[in-house]
Amino acid sequence: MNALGSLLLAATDAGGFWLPPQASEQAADVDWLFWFIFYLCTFFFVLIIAVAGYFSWVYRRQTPDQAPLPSPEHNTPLEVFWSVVPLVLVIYIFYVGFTGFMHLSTSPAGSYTIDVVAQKWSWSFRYQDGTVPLDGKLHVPPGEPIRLVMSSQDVLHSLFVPAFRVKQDIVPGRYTTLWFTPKPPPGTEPVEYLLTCTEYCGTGHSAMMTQVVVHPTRASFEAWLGAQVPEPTIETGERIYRQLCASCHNIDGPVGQGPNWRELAQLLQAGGARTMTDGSSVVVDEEYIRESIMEPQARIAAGFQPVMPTFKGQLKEPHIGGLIAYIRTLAQ
Ligand code: HEC
Ligand SMILES: [Cu+2]
Repeated sequence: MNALGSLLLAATDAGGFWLPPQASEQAADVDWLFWFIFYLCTFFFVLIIAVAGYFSWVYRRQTPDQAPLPSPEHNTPLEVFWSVVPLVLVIYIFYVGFTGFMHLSTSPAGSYTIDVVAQKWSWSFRYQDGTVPLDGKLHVPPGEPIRLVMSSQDVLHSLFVPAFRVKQDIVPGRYTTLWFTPKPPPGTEPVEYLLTCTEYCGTGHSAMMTQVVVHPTRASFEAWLGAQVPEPTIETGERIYRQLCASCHNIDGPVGQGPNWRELAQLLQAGGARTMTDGSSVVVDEEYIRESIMEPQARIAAGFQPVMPTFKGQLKEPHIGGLIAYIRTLAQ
């Protein structure tokens, strides 16, 4: 496509000056309607300005005492023409928009489903085997419909992937879904596209973004998924903390829904004991932490509500090892 073409249409796989690349099967249809409306408006804008300019020149007052010309009579054929033409155009736009909307609202049967949880101010993704990617990115296989089942931990958010041309609100207290078919990347490397929150959700809103990683093949996606059991490192623990635990556990400062982790770390280091709601006391060691994560309802620390969800199935042994390693660093 020549330079003018790409400037005007800008609707290519590679993206252009005006729009990001069309990285999903659905993108081209969305763009088509966008450009149709855009050029239609441009056409009528130029037409109206040109005619208005022409008339104001041709019918300008030529001498200071010239009287206004009589207004023309009403013209039925002309009025029918300028009512019916826009009506047909608007019906056509509605038809294309509505069928496109219905198509994007209903995911095909057998779509690959991924759960998405939005919270102030991060995204977390959970795969059907319970894997939560620790890089915080949404990894997807190419060429097949992907269905996101989305929920919010707190306020209204909205998931937007500009390169896929899909966007959907995430409303507290209900599930919403979104689907798309990522195009296979041109090369053999995974390609990343921006995924961002597009509903103002508080002071951290502008930082609530991550990437969609489209793998070149289904096999490379499967290999990535299989390798998600990480090393039990401090960084692993810290990342899990930020993604899954920080909403309830602060490190310092005001006590959230759960105990502060500085205090927990100091108890762990000193071999101190924690009093439970039933009055018993438990030595805080690695096994207590492990149990608190896998079976939080087994023993409830005094002064707290039994609100912590179990992470059984979601966190594997290396995750817990990483969390404990991270908690140990907080003892100072
Ligand atoms: C919905 C809020 C919530 C989330 C999210 C949460 N916790 Fe908790 N957690 C609690 C509450 C409340 C308690 C205290 C009651 C209890 O013992 O179950 C607690 C207790 C604990 C304890 C025992 C602490 C102590 O000082 O006795 C550990 C360890 C723990 N959580 C680890 C985690 C980890 C690890 C995560 C993230 C993977 C996590 N929690 C996520 C609410 C939460
Ligand atoms: Cu948000």
